[in-house]
Amino acid sequence: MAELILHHYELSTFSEKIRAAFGLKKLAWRSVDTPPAPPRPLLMPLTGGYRRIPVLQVGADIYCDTNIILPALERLHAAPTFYPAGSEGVVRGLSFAWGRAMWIPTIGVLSHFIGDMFPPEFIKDRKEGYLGIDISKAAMAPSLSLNLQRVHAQYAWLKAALADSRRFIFGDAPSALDLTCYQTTFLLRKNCPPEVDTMAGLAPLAAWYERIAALGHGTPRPMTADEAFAAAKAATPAPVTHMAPDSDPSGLRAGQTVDGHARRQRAGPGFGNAGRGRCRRDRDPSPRPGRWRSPHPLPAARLRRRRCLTQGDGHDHHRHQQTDLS
Ligand SMILES: N[C@@H](CCC(=O)N[C@@H](CS)C(=O)NCC(=O)O)C(=O)O
Repeated sequence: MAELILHHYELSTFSEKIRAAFGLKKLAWRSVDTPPAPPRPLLMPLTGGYRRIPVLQVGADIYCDTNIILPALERLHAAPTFYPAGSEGVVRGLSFAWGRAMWIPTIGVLSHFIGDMFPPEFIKDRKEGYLGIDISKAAMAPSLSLNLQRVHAQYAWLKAALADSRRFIFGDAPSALDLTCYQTTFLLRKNCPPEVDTMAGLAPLAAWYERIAALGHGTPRPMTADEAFAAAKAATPAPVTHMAPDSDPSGLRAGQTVDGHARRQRAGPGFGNAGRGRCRRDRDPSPRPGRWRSPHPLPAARLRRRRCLTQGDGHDHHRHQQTDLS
């Protein structure tokens, strides 16, 4: 089997979810250190414009979004499972909900502590190319109390779930839901002074948090972006055998042109749209020229198919696209 390659950067907390997932499954993987903001000229052509981090690469197969990466890892390396005690449906649903409910509120708390240290270009990038909001301390301050209420509301159910001193949410074995809840907690505990535990009510979660941190990150080995790109070019996408052909409930078909689309993101120069990991039917019969072209000259393509993944039903459905990177 091709190596697992993770495109990520150290401070990326969604990446921390996947690094911890490697730890849970004790996997060896290759680590491609990306810059914390675009341009990422050797990654964008692989993802079709999707700008978020992390991205998992397995040969020529590209998995965008942690909600897709985790099921893919589970399929490729089943044991130990991310879904103990038959928890897969609940884990997938609650993981998705936790991400939606917690990301901006958690950034609000983070910004309260360290927002005045964010460099202006970082604030600009996150506003214009990613979140659509100003995450500086001054701009986030008016919503601090609302964000704290939201954070406390979610941590309340997590604390209730762990109240009988169980080791993890479903008992003795960690699940992907533990990793998801750990991820936003990691953002706060890794970057804020210890007072964050009091402000966000994290103290009762400290032992659970340490148990997840102790899973480690598996066995990473560095790889350059050039090496990862070359690995993609040299590989052939793996045949899809884990799902019925053309079984996507929304009607997407294998081989169909797809478009990683953004509501408000821009990937950087040369990319009309950034992606959110969701592939959709390309309904535009005459797409704007250059929409998916990289501004960076690339060698003639041998990577013939790009694999794009839907997060609609949480399975790692594959959509194949004829891709010309030349
Ligand atoms: N839903 C995505 C969210 C990923 C995400 O927002 N990642 C952050 C980094 S932690 C990001 O991409 N920030 C902008 C950037 O790095 O360019 C997932 O689960 O993977």
